[in-house]
Amino acid sequence: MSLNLPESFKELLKSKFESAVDSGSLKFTESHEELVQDGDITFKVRIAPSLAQKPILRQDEQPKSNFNPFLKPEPDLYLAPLGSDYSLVLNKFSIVPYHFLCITKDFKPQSSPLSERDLEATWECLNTAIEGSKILAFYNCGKLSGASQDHKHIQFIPIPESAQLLPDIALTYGLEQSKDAIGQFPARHPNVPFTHFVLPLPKAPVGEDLAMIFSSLLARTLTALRNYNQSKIAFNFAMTKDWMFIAPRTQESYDDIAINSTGMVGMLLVKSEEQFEKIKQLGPLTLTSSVGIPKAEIDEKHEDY
Ligand code: B4P
Repeated sequence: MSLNLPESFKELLKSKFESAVDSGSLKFTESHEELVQDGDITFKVRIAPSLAQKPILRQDEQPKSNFNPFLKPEPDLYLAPLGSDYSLVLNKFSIVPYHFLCITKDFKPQSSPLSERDLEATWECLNTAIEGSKILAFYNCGKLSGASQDHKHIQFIPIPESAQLLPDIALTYGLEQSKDAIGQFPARHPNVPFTHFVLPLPKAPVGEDLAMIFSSLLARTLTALRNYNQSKIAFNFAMTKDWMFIAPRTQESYDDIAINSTGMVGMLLVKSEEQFEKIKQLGPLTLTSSVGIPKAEIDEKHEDY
């Protein structure tokens, strides 16, 4: 792949993160994590009460200004270019250290699907794991997916190397052979009530491999949205070095609990103890299912892709 991270990017990420926190350019919010078991999935719920003060833009509200923070990234947050089309920047509002974003240099809408080039850039950024961690990439596509910024950005957070997210567990249920170019039907966790698709990744994929796998997941996602009479395209995407995951979305939040791609793979964020109590009472799978599409009754393996 021709997109290469600058040498010693990890050191740069660490030092820039520390200096941006010190200068106040990066607003780091303290949080604590609780585990909530639902079936064989352990949801990690991050509780960050100080985030409640951050203004939230609901889908039916017009932006108060056309300010786009990614057209001219703040110098204190800027990390490096990636190829000629992308910039890597620190997330201004982090709750985990070293959270960074890959943004397109020119404006591209967050409602557009990921291109082969976007996927190559994403794969390259997965090489930034700092000791004991692996990287989770995620992309909130469309307003109903939890996206708050319209300029195309893929996000990266370190997670423990041993983390077992919903897609890891879905893949343990096995894959069936298909006759299409991928050769495998996407895995789905049998006890997860919302529509989702997971495919494993080869060890050293080229851009074309990533694009084919993404297309296979996206085609099924678009069918699910169409069958559920959704006129707006919205989905959550997540990826590690092991798998790619997509789940279609129909709602931005459940009550006042906003859910993005991290939530759909098993890492929820709440802004109060009350919201955490709500999740425990409801169950994380019921919560995530309420913003997705119920798993189709029909056997989608009969669809022709
Ligand atoms: P979006 O795709 O638009 O939305 P989001 O990740 O859900 O973040 P949101 O902004 O809605 O924040 P929330 O309170 O829910 O991503 C936009 C990204 O751009 C965000 O990361 C945002 O912080 C960043 N950004 C905005 N202005 C910026 C600027 N001037 N420069 C650089 N970056 C800028 O959540 C708060 C934070 O926690 C978000 O970063 C979110 O991604 C993260 N988060 C949510 N769930 C998490 C989890 N389970 N674990 C770890 N982090 C989590």
